[in-house]
Amino acid sequence: MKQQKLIDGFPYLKYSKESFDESVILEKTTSFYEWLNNRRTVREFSDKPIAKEVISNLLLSASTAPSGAHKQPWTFCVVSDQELKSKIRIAAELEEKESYENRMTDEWLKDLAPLGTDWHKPFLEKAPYLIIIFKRNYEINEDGKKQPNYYVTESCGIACGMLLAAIHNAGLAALTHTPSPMNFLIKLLNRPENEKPFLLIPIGYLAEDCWVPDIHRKDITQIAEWY
Ligand code: IYR
Repeated sequence: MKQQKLIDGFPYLKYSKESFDESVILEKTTSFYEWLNNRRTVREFSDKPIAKEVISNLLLSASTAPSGAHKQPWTFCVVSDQELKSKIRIAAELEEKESYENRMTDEWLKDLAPLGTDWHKPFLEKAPYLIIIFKRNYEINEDGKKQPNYYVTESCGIACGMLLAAIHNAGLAALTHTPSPMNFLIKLLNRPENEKPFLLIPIGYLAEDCWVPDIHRKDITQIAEWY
Protein backbone atom coordinates (compact mmCIF):
# COMPACT_ATOMS: atom_id res chain seq x y z
CA MET A 1 0.00 0.00 0.00
CA LYS A 2 1.28 3.42 -0.93
CA GLN A 3 1.60 5.97 1.87
CA GLN A 4 -0.87 8.82 1.51
CA LYS A 5 -1.58 12.06 3.34
CA LEU A 6 -3.49 15.29 2.89
CA ILE A 7 -1.61 18.57 2.42
CA ASP A 8 -3.85 21.68 2.39
CA GLY A 9 -6.74 19.26 1.89
CA PHE A 10 -5.26 17.68 -1.21
CA PRO A 11 -4.11 14.04 -1.46
CA TYR A 12 -0.35 13.39 -1.73
CA LEU A 13 1.57 10.12 -2.21
CA LYS A 14 4.93 9.28 -0.72
CA TYR A 15 7.39 9.23 -3.63
CA SER A 16 10.85 7.75 -3.80
CA LYS A 17 13.05 6.19 -6.42
CA GLU A 18 16.32 4.38 -6.64
CA SER A 19 19.40 6.60 -6.61
CA PHE A 20 22.88 5.59 -7.74
CA ASP A 21 26.54 6.16 -6.95
CA GLU A 22 28.21 8.89 -8.97
CA SER A 23 30.14 6.42 -11.13
CA VAL A 24 26.92 4.57 -11.97
CA ILE A 25 25.22 7.87 -12.83
CA LEU A 26 28.09 8.68 -15.18
CA GLU A 27 27.79 5.29 -16.87
CA LYS A 28 24.02 5.49 -17.12
CA THR A 29 23.96 9.03 -18.54
CA THR A 30 26.69 8.15 -21.05
CA SER A 31 24.97 5.04 -22.30
CA PHE A 32 21.56 6.76 -22.38
CA TYR A 33 22.99 9.60 -24.45
CA GLU A 34 24.70 7.17 -26.83
CA TRP A 35 21.47 5.21 -27.23
CA LEU A 36 19.40 8.37 -27.82
CA ASN A 37 21.99 9.78 -30.20
CA ASN A 38 21.36 6.77 -32.42
CA ARG A 39 17.79 7.94 -33.06
CA ARG A 40 17.29 9.26 -36.54
CA THR A 41 14.36 10.79 -38.32
CA VAL A 42 13.49 8.51 -41.21
CA ARG A 43 11.32 8.89 -44.28
CA GLU A 44 11.61 5.32 -45.56
CA PHE A 45 9.30 2.90 -43.78
CA SER A 46 8.36 -0.74 -44.18
CA ASP A 47 4.62 -1.47 -44.37
CA LYS A 48 5.00 -4.37 -41.91
CA PRO A 49 2.08 -4.20 -39.45
CA ILE A 50 2.50 -3.26 -35.79
CA ALA A 51 0.17 -4.51 -33.03
CA LYS A 52 -2.35 -2.00 -31.72
CA GLU A 53 -1.20 -2.75 -28.14
CA VAL A 54 2.30 -1.54 -29.08
CA ILE A 55 0.89 1.78 -30.29
CA SER A 56 -1.20 2.05 -27.10
CA ASN A 57 1.94 1.55 -25.01
CA LEU A 58 3.79 4.22 -27.02
CA LEU A 59 0.95 6.69 -26.51
CA LEU A 60 0.67 5.90 -22.80
CA SER A 61 4.42 6.56 -22.55
CA ALA A 62 4.01 9.92 -24.34
CA SER A 63 1.15 10.77 -22.05
CA THR A 64 3.40 10.48 -18.99
CA ALA A 65 4.76 13.91 -20.02
CA PRO A 66 4.39 16.77 -17.56
CA SER A 67 1.76 19.32 -18.59
CA GLY A 68 0.52 22.73 -17.48
CA ALA A 69 -1.63 22.29 -14.33
CA HIS A 70 -1.65 18.58 -15.21
CA LYS A 71 -4.34 19.23 -17.82
CA GLN A 72 -2.82 16.72 -20.30
CA PRO A 73 -3.95 18.89 -23.21
CA TRP A 74 -3.43 16.39 -26.03
CA THR A 75 -5.34 13.94 -28.19
CA PHE A 76 -3.44 11.33 -30.18
CA CYS A 77 -5.36 10.33 -33.31
CA VAL A 78 -4.21 6.95 -34.56
CA VAL A 79 -4.74 6.28 -38.26
CA SER A 80 -4.17 2.84 -39.76
CA ASP A 81 -7.09 2.78 -42.21
CA GLN A 82 -5.56 2.69 -45.70
CA GLU A 83 -8.28 4.81 -47.28
CA LEU A 84 -7.92 7.53 -44.65
CA LYS A 85 -4.11 7.45 -44.95
CA SER A 86 -4.52 7.99 -48.71
CA LYS A 87 -6.84 10.95 -48.12
CA ILE A 88 -4.29 12.44 -45.70
CA ARG A 89 -1.49 11.93 -48.24
CA ILE A 90 -3.47 13.61 -51.02
CA ALA A 91 -4.39 16.61 -48.83
CA ALA A 92 -0.86 16.93 -47.38
CA GLU A 93 0.79 16.74 -50.82
CA LEU A 94 -1.54 19.43 -52.15
CA GLU A 95 -0.38 21.82 -49.41
CA GLU A 96 3.24 20.72 -49.58
CA LYS A 97 3.39 21.17 -53.38
CA GLU A 98 2.13 24.73 -52.94
CA SER A 99 4.68 25.29 -50.15
CA TYR A 100 7.67 23.91 -52.05
CA GLU A 101 6.70 25.71 -55.27
CA ASN A 102 5.40 29.04 -53.96
CA ARG A 103 5.49 29.55 -50.19
CA MET A 104 8.99 28.58 -49.07
CA THR A 105 11.85 31.02 -49.52
CA ASP A 106 14.96 30.15 -51.54
CA GLU A 107 16.95 30.17 -48.30
CA TRP A 108 14.53 27.67 -46.72
CA LEU A 109 14.73 25.38 -49.76
CA LYS A 110 18.53 25.62 -49.64
CA ASP A 111 18.50 24.68 -45.93
CA LEU A 112 16.33 21.65 -46.69
CA ALA A 113 18.38 20.43 -49.68
CA PRO A 114 20.72 18.18 -47.60
CA LEU A 115 17.65 16.45 -46.13
CA GLY A 116 16.35 15.49 -49.57
CA THR A 117 12.75 16.43 -48.87
CA ASP A 118 10.22 17.45 -51.50
CA TRP A 119 6.42 17.60 -51.73
CA HIS A 120 6.00 13.87 -52.35
CA LYS A 121 4.96 12.12 -49.11
CA PRO A 122 4.72 8.35 -49.87
CA PHE A 123 5.40 7.54 -46.21
CA LEU A 124 1.89 8.81 -45.38
CA GLU A 125 0.51 5.70 -47.12
CA LYS A 126 3.38 3.29 -46.45
CA ALA A 127 3.86 3.57 -42.67
CA PRO A 128 1.39 1.30 -40.85
CA TYR A 129 0.35 4.07 -38.45
CA LEU A 130 0.06 7.82 -38.59
CA ILE A 131 -0.23 9.49 -35.20
CA ILE A 132 -1.64 12.99 -35.39
CA ILE A 133 -1.22 14.90 -32.17
CA PHE A 134 -3.86 17.54 -31.56
CA LYS A 135 -3.35 20.21 -28.95
CA ARG A 136 -6.42 20.93 -26.88
CA ASN A 137 -6.45 24.67 -26.37
CA TYR A 138 -9.29 24.43 -23.87
CA GLU A 139 -11.81 21.92 -22.54
CA ILE A 140 -15.58 22.17 -22.60
CA ASN A 141 -17.26 21.05 -19.37
CA GLU A 142 -20.67 19.39 -18.95
CA ASP A 143 -22.38 22.81 -18.85
CA GLY A 144 -20.80 23.76 -22.18
CA LYS A 145 -18.44 26.23 -20.45
CA LYS A 146 -14.85 26.66 -21.69
CA GLN A 147 -12.17 25.58 -19.19
CA PRO A 148 -8.64 26.80 -19.85
CA ASN A 149 -5.58 24.64 -20.51
CA TYR A 150 -2.12 26.06 -19.88
CA TYR A 151 1.24 25.92 -21.68
CA VAL A 152 -0.43 23.75 -24.30
CA THR A 153 2.35 24.01 -26.89
CA GLU A 154 5.08 23.24 -24.36
CA SER A 155 3.10 20.31 -22.97
CA CYS A 156 2.43 18.79 -26.39
CA GLY A 157 6.05 19.34 -27.44
CA ILE A 158 7.32 17.44 -24.41
CA ALA A 159 4.78 14.62 -24.99
CA CYS A 160 5.94 14.31 -28.61
CA GLY A 161 9.58 14.20 -27.51
CA MET A 162 8.76 11.40 -25.12
CA LEU A 163 6.81 9.61 -27.85
CA LEU A 164 9.86 9.75 -30.14
CA ALA A 165 12.03 8.29 -27.37
CA ALA A 166 9.47 5.51 -26.74
CA ILE A 167 9.37 4.69 -30.47
CA HIS A 168 13.17 4.58 -30.58
CA ASN A 169 13.20 2.30 -27.54
CA ALA A 170 10.94 -0.13 -29.43
CA GLY A 171 13.39 -0.26 -32.35
CA LEU A 172 10.76 1.41 -34.52
CA ALA A 173 11.14 4.51 -36.63
CA ALA A 174 9.33 7.82 -36.80
CA LEU A 175 9.22 11.10 -38.65
CA THR A 176 8.13 14.45 -37.23
CA HIS A 177 6.10 15.70 -40.15
CA THR A 178 4.53 19.14 -40.31
CA PRO A 179 2.49 19.48 -43.47
CA SER A 180 1.75 23.14 -43.60
CA PRO A 181 -0.89 24.41 -43.11
CA MET A 182 -2.29 21.38 -41.27
CA ASN A 183 -5.92 22.43 -40.97
CA PHE A 184 -7.06 19.77 -43.45
CA LEU A 185 -6.51 17.26 -40.62
CA ILE A 186 -9.29 18.83 -38.51
CA LYS A 187 -11.83 18.04 -41.23
CA LEU A 188 -10.49 14.63 -42.26
CA LEU A 189 -10.40 13.43 -38.64
CA ASN A 190 -13.58 15.26 -37.65
CA ARG A 191 -11.95 16.96 -34.63
CA PRO A 192 -13.83 19.30 -32.29
CA GLU A 193 -13.31 23.07 -32.28
CA ASN A 194 -11.11 23.06 -29.15
CA GLU A 195 -8.41 21.00 -30.92
CA LYS A 196 -5.72 22.14 -33.35
CA PRO A 197 -3.27 19.84 -35.18
CA PHE A 198 0.21 19.94 -33.67
CA LEU A 199 2.35 17.26 -35.31
CA LEU A 200 1.94 14.26 -37.60
CA ILE A 201 4.17 11.31 -36.73
CA PRO A 202 4.28 8.28 -39.04
CA ILE A 203 5.45 5.17 -37.16
CA GLY A 204 6.77 1.94 -38.63
CA TYR A 205 9.65 -0.45 -38.99
CA LEU A 206 12.55 0.90 -41.01
CA ALA A 207 12.49 0.11 -44.71
CA GLU A 208 15.05 -2.62 -45.45
CA ASP A 209 17.19 -0.27 -47.53
CA CYS A 210 16.90 2.88 -45.44
CA TRP A 211 19.21 5.87 -45.89
CA VAL A 212 19.46 9.00 -43.76
CA PRO A 213 21.36 12.23 -44.39
CA ASP A 214 24.92 12.27 -43.03
CA ILE A 215 24.32 15.26 -40.76
CA HIS A 216 25.80 15.96 -37.35
CA ARG A 217 24.57 17.20 -34.00
CA LYS A 218 26.04 20.20 -32.22
CA ASP A 219 28.61 19.32 -29.55
CA ILE A 220 28.43 20.36 -25.91
CA THR A 221 30.40 23.59 -26.46
CA GLN A 222 27.82 24.65 -29.05
CA ILE A 223 24.68 23.88 -27.06
CA ALA A 224 25.54 24.84 -23.48
CA GLU A 225 26.55 27.98 -21.60
CA TRP A 226 27.69 27.27 -18.04
CA TYR A 227 27.21 29.88 -15.32
N1 IYR B 1 6.92 20.46 -44.11
C1 IYR B 1 7.74 20.24 -45.27
C2 IYR B 1 9.00 21.03 -45.27
C3 IYR B 1 9.98 20.77 -44.19
C4 IYR B 1 10.32 21.80 -43.36
C5 IYR B 1 11.26 21.64 -42.41
I1 IYR B 1 11.80 23.20 -41.28
C6 IYR B 1 11.92 20.40 -42.27
O1 IYR B 1 12.87 20.22 -41.29
C7 IYR B 1 11.59 19.35 -43.11
C8 IYR B 1 10.60 19.56 -44.09
C9 IYR B 1 8.01 18.74 -45.46
O2 IYR B 1 7.63 17.95 -44.61
O3 IYR B 1 8.58 18.37 -46.47
